[in-house]
Amino acid sequence: MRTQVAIIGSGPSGLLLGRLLTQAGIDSIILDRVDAAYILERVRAGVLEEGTVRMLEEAGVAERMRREGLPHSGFDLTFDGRRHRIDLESLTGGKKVMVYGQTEVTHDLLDQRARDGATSIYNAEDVQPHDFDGEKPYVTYRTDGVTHRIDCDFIIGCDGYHGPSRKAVPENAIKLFEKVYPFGWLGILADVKPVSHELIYANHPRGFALCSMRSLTRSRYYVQCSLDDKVEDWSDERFWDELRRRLPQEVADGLTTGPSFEKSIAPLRSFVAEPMRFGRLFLVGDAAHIVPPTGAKGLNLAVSDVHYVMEGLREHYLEKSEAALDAYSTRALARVWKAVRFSWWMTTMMHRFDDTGPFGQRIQEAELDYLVHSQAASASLAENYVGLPY
Ligand code: RFL
Ligand code: PHB
Repeated sequence: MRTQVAIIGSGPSGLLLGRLLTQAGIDSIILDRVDAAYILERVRAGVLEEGTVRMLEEAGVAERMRREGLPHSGFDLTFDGRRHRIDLESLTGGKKVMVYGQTEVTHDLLDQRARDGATSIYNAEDVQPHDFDGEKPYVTYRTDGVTHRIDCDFIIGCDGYHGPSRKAVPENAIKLFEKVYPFGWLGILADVKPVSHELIYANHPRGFALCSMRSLTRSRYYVQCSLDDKVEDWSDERFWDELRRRLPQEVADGLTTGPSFEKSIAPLRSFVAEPMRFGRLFLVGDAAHIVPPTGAKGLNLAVSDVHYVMEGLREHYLEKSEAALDAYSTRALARVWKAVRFSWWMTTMMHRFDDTGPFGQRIQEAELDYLVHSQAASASLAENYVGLPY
């Protein structure tokens, strides 16, 4: 088999890149270890930056998002029993975010790929990139015990943190930066009315909590938990009790509870691989970097990477110029590190760290008090939250 661009990974970044390539008349094959139904079962991101919304619009897959997504012009921070609104729209000169689940984005992209009639290969085992340091890279994979080979011009690794693309790079050619946080997030989905019409990020001495949503009738809530906790340790009742305790009284009193239909624990880490290009192999999204979810940046960063790599591929095929491909890693990493910095800062300010004790708690409260009362500090938070330009 031969294609122009082999994409490893059928998550949001692989699918969006595939769609943009189709629009530009460049052919691609997408390979994934699992099938589309499994990909749609993963519950992940909920907040889209304006840049992400713009990219989905350019890709022609924004129709349902425009109809069903919830534009938010602010969010709340709570701490020390108080509640403050960050007015994103007024602080950024009119920008908003869109609350629309990653599951839905992925759904829309999968439907579009089917309409485009472009090739995706699911349940592909042992996917491996080869010879990407030369002119003729190729990918091998196995299905039903048979090994197949795809020859291509470029391999794009959109295969997430655990995928084979980054691992195929020789150790001496890549530099890894990592910070693991000493806690996780326990998240639930429940078909109950959200406690507030906007998101609430809560700092509390018992730990962080987040009130988010997927629609006006579906809530997504998180509480900071121990890394030793198991999902089975957390009955719905225990979850709701703990969430209530971490919210200011007036918010807790308005919480509607009900049975959860999804419950999972995610560890938190910051991770960056440099560079993001190795000859004809390019890393995109979670394959190259991970951020803790506190700043809602992971999916949005994957989309800005897609923008940069697409610019490179478009120029290569349509203008016969290598300049944008050569600039990919530097341009992407400049934006990545700012989002890594922001996500680390939000995480540090909002979570309970056992080793800093009551002193650390007071420092966080002082920082939050400064943040919500200083126009300059609020504007900086808002500017980063809605997403830095690209
Ligand atoms: P994905 O989505 O992980 O997709 C990678 C794809 O590669 C496939 N793959 C393989 N394919 C072939 N062979 C192999 N050996 C393979 N190994 C893996 C996988 O099956 C998969 O289909 O990466 P991508 O496309 O880079 O997208 C990144 C985003 O998924 C991620 O950054 C976000 O979900 C992070 N995130 C959030 N991001 C936001 O922008 N806003 C948020 O509000 C937000 N909230 C979150 C989040 C992530 C969370 N978790 C669970 C990690 C909340 C949570 C709880
Ligand atoms: C979500 O709705 O899943 C969500 C929202 C905001 C975050 C992280 C996750 O910062």
